Amino acid sequence: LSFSMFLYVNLLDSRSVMGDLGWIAYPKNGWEEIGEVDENYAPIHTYQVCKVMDQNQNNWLVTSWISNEGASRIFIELKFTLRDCNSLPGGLGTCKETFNVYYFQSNEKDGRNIRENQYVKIDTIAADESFTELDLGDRVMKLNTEVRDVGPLTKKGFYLAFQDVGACIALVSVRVYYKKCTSVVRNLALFPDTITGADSSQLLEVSGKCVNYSVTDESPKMHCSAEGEWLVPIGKCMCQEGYEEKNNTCQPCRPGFFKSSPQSLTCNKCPPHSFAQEEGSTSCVCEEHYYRRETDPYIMACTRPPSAPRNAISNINETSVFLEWMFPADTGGRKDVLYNIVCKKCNNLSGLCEECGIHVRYFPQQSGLKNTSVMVIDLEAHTNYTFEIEAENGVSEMKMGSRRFVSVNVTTNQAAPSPISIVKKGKITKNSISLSWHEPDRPNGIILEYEIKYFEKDQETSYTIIKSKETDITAEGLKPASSYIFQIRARTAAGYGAFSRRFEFETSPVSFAATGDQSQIPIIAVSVTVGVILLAGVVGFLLSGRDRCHLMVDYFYGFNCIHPMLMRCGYSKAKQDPEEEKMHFHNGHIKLPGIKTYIDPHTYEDPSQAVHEFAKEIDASCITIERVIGAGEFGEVCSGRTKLPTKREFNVAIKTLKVGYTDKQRRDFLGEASIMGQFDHPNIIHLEGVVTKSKPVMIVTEYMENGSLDTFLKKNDGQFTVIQLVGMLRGIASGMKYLSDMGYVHRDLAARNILINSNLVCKVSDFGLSRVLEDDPEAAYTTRGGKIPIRWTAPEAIAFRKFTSASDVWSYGIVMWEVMSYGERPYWEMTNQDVIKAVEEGYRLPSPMDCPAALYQLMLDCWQKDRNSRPKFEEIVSMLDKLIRNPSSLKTLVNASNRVSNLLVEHSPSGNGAYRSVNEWLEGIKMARYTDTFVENGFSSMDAVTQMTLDDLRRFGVTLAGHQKKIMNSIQEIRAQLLNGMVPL
Ligand code: ACK
Repeated sequence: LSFSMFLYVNLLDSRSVMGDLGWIAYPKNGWEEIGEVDENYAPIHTYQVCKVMDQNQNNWLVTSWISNEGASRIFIELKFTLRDCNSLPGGLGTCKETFNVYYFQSNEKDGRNIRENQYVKIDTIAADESFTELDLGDRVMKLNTEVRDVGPLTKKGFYLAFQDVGACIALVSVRVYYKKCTSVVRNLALFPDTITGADSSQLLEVSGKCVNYSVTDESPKMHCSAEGEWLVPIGKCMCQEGYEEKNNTCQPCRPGFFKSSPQSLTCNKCPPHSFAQEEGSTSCVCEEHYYRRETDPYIMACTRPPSAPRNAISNINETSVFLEWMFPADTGGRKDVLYNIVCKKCNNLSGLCEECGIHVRYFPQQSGLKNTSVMVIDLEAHTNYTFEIEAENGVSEMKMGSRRFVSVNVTTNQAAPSPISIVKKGKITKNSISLSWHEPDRPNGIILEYEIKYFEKDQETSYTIIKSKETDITAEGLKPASSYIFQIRARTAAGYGAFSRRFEFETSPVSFAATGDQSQIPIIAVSVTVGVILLAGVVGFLLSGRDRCHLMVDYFYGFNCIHPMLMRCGYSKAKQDPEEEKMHFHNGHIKLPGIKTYIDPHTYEDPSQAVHEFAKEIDASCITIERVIGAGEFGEVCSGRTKLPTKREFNVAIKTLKVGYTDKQRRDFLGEASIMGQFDHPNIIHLEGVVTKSKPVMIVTEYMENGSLDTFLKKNDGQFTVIQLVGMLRGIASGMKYLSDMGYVHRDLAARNILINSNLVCKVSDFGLSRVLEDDPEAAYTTRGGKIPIRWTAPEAIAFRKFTSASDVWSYGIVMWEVMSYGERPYWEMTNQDVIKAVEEGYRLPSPMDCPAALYQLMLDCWQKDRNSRPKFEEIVSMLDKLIRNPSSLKTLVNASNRVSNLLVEHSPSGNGAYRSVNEWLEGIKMARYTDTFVENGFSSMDAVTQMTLDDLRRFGVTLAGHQKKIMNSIQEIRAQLLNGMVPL
């Protein structure tokens, strides 16, 4: 790119000098000035010399001093005529056809006195055209023009000298000039006049200055060439906000137009519902009642809140209501219309309404609904409700009182039965109490059965439940002369009603006991036996047909918790009487010999009883606190040493309860010990004991040298082998398997709640009651009031508090991700709300960097939406064991192109690839001959196939290397597709 904006600046032009040029010729008879006039009769200075006949000519003509005006390269243009020697008869021997040009630099005008040999020769000048006598006769002047340049000049000025050595010359004009790149505006930057460089190939870099009302990030540049041309422009200025470019200047936007950023080229017309009265506007102002959100682009029309939704209808199903409506007639010009539901419960008589409260649930949610329907459940039966469905959009909050809604009135119908209010006592013996009762006032449906709960007064933690279809029962096997509390509730298709109030009855004293009641003893004995036999797998035949025999399934609950799979078939299989059945509970759980079940310390009325049941009391004098290592919810966490009577001294961690605690704090604090004390597993933090008899109250656990796992991994980023990381994960999974086998749901499984010791053994820690989540800084309040560590929690646990071992598996998947990414924060800096939304929409965390594909697949399995499809901890442990035994299976990494960093991966929950069956897949890759082999070896589904390793292939006889390669490559491809979310559901 070049711009011919150059300029000659004359330092001397002999033609334009009106008076004496002041040049000196020597010898005197050499060059002589001839006064002539040009065609306009203006005088011109011409110097001539023509000593062609004489030998040894050396005629000099020296100019006056010429200032170079700062230029370091100057140009000399000579116009002259020269006589052709051939046309000079007799002068041939001495006649010349050239002359020489010299220069001499000096700061002052003293050069005239210097010697000839101090002049520097510029060039010998020859004529392109010489002329003859004949030409003269014709008055044709053959004028030659020659240009020479000189540089670099180092002084302020110079003299020129013309040496004639015997030619016939007329020097018609001498012009001396330099070149400069003239001031120019390019890309809205002004570049000043710039004298070219000294060197003929030099480019001078020149910075431009932005013209008025323009700006730039980086100042623009151009280059001035030796020829005085501007070359290679770099960068540009842009008209600032409110200004646009016109003819190399920035002009303000006209009224009614705006420009909000320097980057836009021209001013834009104000969008609808906005105006700009001033010129030079950077944005337009919204008309009255119209608004612009901060995030709305200025080019977008101003908008207003929407009108109310239309045509709302309800569909009532017992105590649930499905509401549907149409979008508002006027969306206010926006697409971001959302709906909120306001629920009001109204009194039939007074007509007064109140807020529905937090127990009512909304699906998918109560506020911010994108779709035009919602399901509302858990309403009260036979109650009038008013639902206000309001529409809002991005600018609703900018206008007070702008929310418009449509109302729907509904009355719920069937509900659970109302509580039983009348209970009468019947026959009472020393071992039994008979009762009868009335149907509830409002059965709200057909009563399917009654549930009678009773317990000895003040012994509520050990109660019995009887189920009956009749409205009377006899509670047997009671202690003589003892008070018993009874509560009854009814069940219909709508579920259980509330328990009745407590009714208290007392058995007879022994003195007037009917001896016939001894008959109960064998029943109890049999019952206990049955309980045990049941557990041994012989179910419910012993007592079949016995009328109203009350089976004591003392051990049932314990059994259920140990084997969740059997839970559903639990007591119904044990039922010996279709009309009535009975279970006995101790703190909700009964221990079976040899099988351990977690017991919730809440079931103890007195928690200090629980803590002493599960934790050893340590004498404070056995503990030496050494230093504080952290802060817990209840007080400091310290490290120290313990010397117990039977053991040698060892390191411990000590959690203390700060002074000034409340009773509840003490209970909650020791609650953790009551839970931890029930566990005994190498991957669960081990409780040494508690100090409760002196202050401060302490919980003493084994010491884990490397502290919490997340901090440890962050500190040692990239330091471990994959096998080491998988070893950590294996430990955590094993601890979690133990907890889930015990029926304990952790609810707050996260790397920060795993501790790691000096051998890199990971142990699950942080057990608590309700406070588990209260003291986790990650836990956030959900719309339903609970506090939940959103990023780690399964969607069903967030949505409706369905915390199970399957939701712990989800959290385990997140822990896997944390471990494989060395303590990266799951979902980075996304907000909790965005995390919930993304997960709900099927997005999942992408694979951590350098993560083995098998591990990432396991994470995705843990994050299956359907909790029943997630692997069990037992399966996770065995899968990790398999990977550890076969480290080559960890070599296949999720490759970089499949890792979508900083983007969540859309997850295909079916997880079976694009092929519907193994056969279809093998046919597709022309390997159908192996279909039977695959199926026989347990790889009958595409899900299973994605887990297959080369070793598996070898094991079941695919020995040809080509076939192995073909199959493994295809599996690899399917995995990659799955990871990329490319496979349709
Ligand atoms: O990451 P950390 O060093 O590991 O900081 C926390 C701090 O106490 C507050 O919980 C550390 N901590 C807790 N229990 C133990 C333990 N049993 N052994 C070692 N450090 C522990 C935890």
